[in-house]
Amino acid sequence: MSGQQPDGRHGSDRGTLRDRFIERRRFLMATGSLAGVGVLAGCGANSDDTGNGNGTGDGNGNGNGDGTDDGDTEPSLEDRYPGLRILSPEPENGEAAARATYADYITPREEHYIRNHYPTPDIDESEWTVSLTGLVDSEIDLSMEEIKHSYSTESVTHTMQCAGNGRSYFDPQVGGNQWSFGAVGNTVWTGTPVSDILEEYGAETSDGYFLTVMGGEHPEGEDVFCRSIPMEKVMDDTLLAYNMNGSPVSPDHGFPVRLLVPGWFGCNNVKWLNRMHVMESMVIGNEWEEEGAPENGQRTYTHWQQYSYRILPEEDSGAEHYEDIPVYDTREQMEQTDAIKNAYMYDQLEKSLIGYPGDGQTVSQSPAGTVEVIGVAWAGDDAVQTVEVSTDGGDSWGEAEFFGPVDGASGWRQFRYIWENPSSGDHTLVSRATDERRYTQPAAISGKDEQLRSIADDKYPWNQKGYGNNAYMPHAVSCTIEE
Ligand SMILES: Nc1nc2c(c(=O)[nH]1)N[C@H]1C(S)=C(S)[C@@H](COP(=O)(O)O)O[C@H]1N2
Ligand SMILES: [Mo]
Repeated sequence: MSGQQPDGRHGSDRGTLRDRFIERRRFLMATGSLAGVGVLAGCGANSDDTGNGNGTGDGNGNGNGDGTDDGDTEPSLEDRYPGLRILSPEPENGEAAARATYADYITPREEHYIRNHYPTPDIDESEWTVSLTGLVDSEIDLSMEEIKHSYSTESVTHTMQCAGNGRSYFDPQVGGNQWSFGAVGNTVWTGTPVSDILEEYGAETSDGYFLTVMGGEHPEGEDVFCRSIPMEKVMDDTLLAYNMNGSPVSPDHGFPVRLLVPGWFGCNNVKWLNRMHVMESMVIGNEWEEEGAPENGQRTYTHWQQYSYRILPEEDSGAEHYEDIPVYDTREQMEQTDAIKNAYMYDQLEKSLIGYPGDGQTVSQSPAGTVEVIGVAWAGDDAVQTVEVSTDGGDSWGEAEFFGPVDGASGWRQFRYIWENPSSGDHTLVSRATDERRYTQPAAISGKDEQLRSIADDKYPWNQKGYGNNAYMPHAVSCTIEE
């Protein structure tokens, strides 16, 4: 593969479709046609496919039962998602290639990141079931028919972000997919409230219990993608989602059904969901590890909950088991790490991204001598309260204004900042969000040797897995104002 440049453009031979796509978006941004709320009027109704001629997307014949599996070679991941910079074709991993994704409210599927631990499975919806077991009056296997038609239906706008987004900015570097800014997107998800199902089958739904959910795609011997979600959150707004932006969820995003945990990091939103188990505690301990796992190469159900998606400073490199942690708020865990050991990546932290101007872009002033800086900001479960923008690399700040749809706290807000009389030449733009609890993005990532356990002194803690980076300076945009 030819080298991928930081902004996600491929060097040479690949991705002409994607290049054209990105060019087109840059053009629309430059002419202002994508920047305003106008394009999104009535976003719920969603015709957000970008009309670049590959609207059917799913392509691998398992989506809508049209049986067109006629031996044609399947379009590559790059062709199916022209707005992504592909990190690995299998398992499928890719992030938004251009900053322009962060000027719009709804992220079209072509630009929504994909994060898979194992290859996307080929699933026949008519044979798929989701089981409910554990602390329930009666156990059940639900068909997709039942999930879709026997309960109420709800939609939620959710900013899905991988816990590893921004990992590539860690210094020293940490292992794993080197996400830059683009492993985040904002989409409308439709499905069945999990609370409906739990209530119908007499589940224990008191605060303090957990719903452990599992993905059905694990290859032989691999750890099951399994997460334990605190019952309070499950009962509040968690869905079994089968539609994304008004179309069936695509295979790569979890077809036929995934868990949707509004506002929480991507890892909690288990795709290809086939099992729900009501428990007194999180998934932990020997009963959830098959025969001596992991030493014997047997799969475990605990790996992705207890070993992965935790904040581990350098001193914890040998850490394995943790006691149950009775506080689920990621921000609080990361503020109080003397009392509470290592945060689980649950509720997202406050964060913002500039979408226009794009990184490395040359822009000109309006006739009135201004440039409109546009971006998005979100804070997980919490509403964003303010966004500030700096056009001098963080030395001075001005408040941005919000525009566009407000659709619950778990979807991002768009902001604009009118930059008056910018001088010609190069500039460093930064944005920082503050949420309704008054938490503000920290400026920088700490050094590895600082052993920082908490967000402190305007620093985000360097951690072994590179999770949760919401520091604003690493996400700065360099742009040039035309003479
Ligand atoms: N079954 C299963 N669910 C999964 C994953 C996975 O590998 N397997 N990846 C998780 C992670 S780490 C993220 S960030 C989100 C990504 O969702 P997306 O690919 O739809 O953007 O899915 C989550 N759900
Ligand atoms: Mo993730």
